[in-house]
Amino acid sequence: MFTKFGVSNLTSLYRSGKPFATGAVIATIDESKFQQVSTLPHFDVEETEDSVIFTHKMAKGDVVYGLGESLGPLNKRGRIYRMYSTDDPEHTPDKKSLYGSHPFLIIDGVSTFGLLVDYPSEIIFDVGFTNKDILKITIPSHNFDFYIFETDDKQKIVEEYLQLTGKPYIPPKWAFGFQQSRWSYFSENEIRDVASKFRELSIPCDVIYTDIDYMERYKVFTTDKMRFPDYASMVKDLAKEGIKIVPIIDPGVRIEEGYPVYEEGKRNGYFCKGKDGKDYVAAVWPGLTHFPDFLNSDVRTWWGEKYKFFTDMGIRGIWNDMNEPAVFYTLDGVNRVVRTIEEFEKSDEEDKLDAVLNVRDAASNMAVKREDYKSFYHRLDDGTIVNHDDVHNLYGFYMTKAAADGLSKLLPGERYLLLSRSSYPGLHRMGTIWMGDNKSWWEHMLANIRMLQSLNMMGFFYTGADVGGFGSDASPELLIRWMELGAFTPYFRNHSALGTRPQELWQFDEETLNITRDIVRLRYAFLPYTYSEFMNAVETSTPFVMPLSFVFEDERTKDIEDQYMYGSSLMVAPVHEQNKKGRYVYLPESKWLNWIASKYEDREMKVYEPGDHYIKADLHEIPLFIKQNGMIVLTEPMNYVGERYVTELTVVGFVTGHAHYDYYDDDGTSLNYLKGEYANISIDIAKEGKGFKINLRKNDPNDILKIKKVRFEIYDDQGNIQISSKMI
Ligand code: MIG
Repeated sequence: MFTKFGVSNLTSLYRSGKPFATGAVIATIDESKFQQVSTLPHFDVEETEDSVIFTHKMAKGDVVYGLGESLGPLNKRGRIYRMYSTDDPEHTPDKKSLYGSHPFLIIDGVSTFGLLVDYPSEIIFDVGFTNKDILKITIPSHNFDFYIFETDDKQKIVEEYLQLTGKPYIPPKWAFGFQQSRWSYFSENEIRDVASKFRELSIPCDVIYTDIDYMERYKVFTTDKMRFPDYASMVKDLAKEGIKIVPIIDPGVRIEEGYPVYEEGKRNGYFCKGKDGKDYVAAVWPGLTHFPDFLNSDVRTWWGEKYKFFTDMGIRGIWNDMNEPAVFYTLDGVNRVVRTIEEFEKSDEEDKLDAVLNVRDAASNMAVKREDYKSFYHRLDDGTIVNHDDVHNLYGFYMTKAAADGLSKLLPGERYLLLSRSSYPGLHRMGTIWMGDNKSWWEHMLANIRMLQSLNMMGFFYTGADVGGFGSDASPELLIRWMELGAFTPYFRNHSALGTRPQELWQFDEETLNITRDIVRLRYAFLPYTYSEFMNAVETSTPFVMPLSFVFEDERTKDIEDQYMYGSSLMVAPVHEQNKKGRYVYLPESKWLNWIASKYEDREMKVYEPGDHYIKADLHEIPLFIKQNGMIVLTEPMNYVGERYVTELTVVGFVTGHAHYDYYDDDGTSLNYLKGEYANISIDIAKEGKGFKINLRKNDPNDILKIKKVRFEIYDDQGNIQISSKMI
C-alpha cells in the first residue's frame, strides 16, 4: 500500500510506511490531499517481509540514465549498482558503489519517465544485469518515498527533479579558474613555491589546496606550527597574487585531552554513540577519533561555527573529505583480527594454513565494515535514536549542511567554494562534490566524462574529477589529454596522491608544460562563456553539461557517451585514448563549426556536415564544435579570474540563419545577483545576403560591465568568416 501525493502535474510521490525525513526534498507537498493506492505506474511491486522490490520491463531500445556518481556507462543498462556511500579508492569496473548515493533514474524509450527513491540506506539497482530487459530496484525497507516524474521530455524531468530538491549551488566566479592540489604540500614554503611557479611560468591559477598535512596531528581546525608557522599570512600574501587557499577538513575529531574541538564535543554530547552509549571510537588519519553527529542540528551549528577559524584568515573555500564516513579500523575490527590470531595459535598443524589465511583476510578487511556502521547511533533533534546504518548515506549530506549553514552565517552575502566527498540528493543546492580517488588511467578519463553528465542531470552542475588522476603515476600524454578534458569541466583541479609522480604542469618536459599552459589559458579565455552559460543553466534548471541525447532527437545520439554539450552552444569531444592523433565524432542533425583548439589565439575553424567524421587532433589539440546558430564568448586570458576588468569580448559564432545569445555577468563573489544585480548583453546575429546583421542590447542597471568593445568572428555555412566589431 502506498499513499500517493501530487507534487506537481508531472510529479507524484508514492509513500511507503513512515520514511525517514532525509531533507533531500525541499518542495512543499500538500499532505492533506492524498490517495491510497496499491500499485505504481511503470512498475510491478513485490513486498517481502523486509523489502520492497520494484520491477519494470524495459523495451529493447530503452536507455537508462542517472545514478549520479557511479561507475559504468552513461546508459546504466547491463550493470548492478548499490547505493551505499563507500570510501573505495579502487574504481575498477566491477565496483557497485562510490562516495555518493544518488537513487535517481531517467528511463528514456518506449515509455519515458524519471524516478527518485528517497531512502538513505542501501538500495540495489539491477539495471538489466540479471535479466537484460528488467530494471529491478530492491529497497530493503518498507519505509521510503518513491517519486515518479511523468513526462517524455528528459530536460523537463531534470527541471521537475530540481523543483523538488532545489536549484544548483553557485560557487564564486574564481572557482571556474584553474586549481592545483597535491596530497600533500607539506609546508608553507612549498605552497608559496608552487604559487610563484605558476606566476613565473605564466600559467593562470586561482586556487591551491592544503591537504591533511597542514594540520597539527591531523586535528581538524588546527594548523601545524612547525610546517605552517603562519598559515594566515600565507593566505593573505597569496591573495595578493590572486591565489585562494582552500584547506581540507575531515569529520573525525582526534581523541586528545585538552584539544578544544574534542573537549567541546565530548562535554556537549555532540559525538555519535556506540551500543554502550559511550562516544563511538573509529580510527582515521588522526588515530582514534569520534564522529560528530551531523544529523543533529545543535551539532551542525557548533561545527559550522568552527569554520570561523578559516574565514577569519580570509579563506573562502572549504574541502570536506572522508565523510562517508571513511573508517580505517574500529576497535571491533581490531578484535576480529586478534581473534583470528588466537585461533591460529590454537589451531592444529593441518589447520594452520587456513588459520593464516583467516588472519590475512581479517586484517585486510578491517576498514569500512557494514557491521561497524551498524554499531553506532545518531540522536535526532526530537531525541529519537537512529542506527547509523539506517541513515548511512546522509552523513556527508549533513556535514555539508553544517558547513554551508556555518559559512553562510560567517560570510553573509558572500559566495564560497564548498566541496564534499560523500553526497546524497539535495547536496547540490548547498555545495558540490568532486569524483573522488580516481587513478591516472585512461579508462578513468572516460569515467570522468560519463559521470560529469550523470551528475549534471542531478543538479551537480559544478563538478569534476581529479585531473591527471589521483592514484598511480600520470604519463605526460595522459596529463595533457586530461587537462584538455578538464578545461571543459566546470570544476578544473589537478590533484594527485601521496607517493605518486608529481603532477604539476612543470613536472614533465618543456613541451608538456607549453601545451598545458596553452590549455589553461584557453580555459581562461572561455571564462565569459563558461560563467554566463553556467548562470543561465542554473536560472533555467537546464544542466550545464548534457548528453547529446538530451538535446537532439536523433536516435544515434543515445549511443554517444564521450561527447557532451558544454553550455548551449558548444559540444566537446575530448580525446581520451592513448596514442591517438584524433578520434571519431558523431555530429547530430545540423552543421557544426569545428575548432581544433590549442592556443586561444589560433582559431582554425572548419564547417562539418552532420554524420560521422574522423577528426584529427594532435596531442595539443582539442576537438570543439560550435552548434549551428550558436556562439561562444571569449576574452584575453588572465593570470586569475578578475585580475583585470574584461573590456573586450570576442564572439565566435556559426550563423546560417538567426542566432541569439544571452550573455550574463555579475560581480562573481556576492549573492547580489539574487537581488537582480546582474548584467545582460543580448546578442542577435542574422544572416543577410552575404553578410550578417548584428544587434547588441546591453542591460546593465548596476554598472557591472566594463566591456567597451565586442569583436565578432562570424562564420557562415561555407566556413567564410566575417570579422567586425562594435563599441558598447
Ligand atoms: O585517505 O586527504 O579523496 O582527495 O587527497 C585518503 C588525503 C584521504 C582522500 C581524498 C583525497 C585526499 C586524501 N583523502
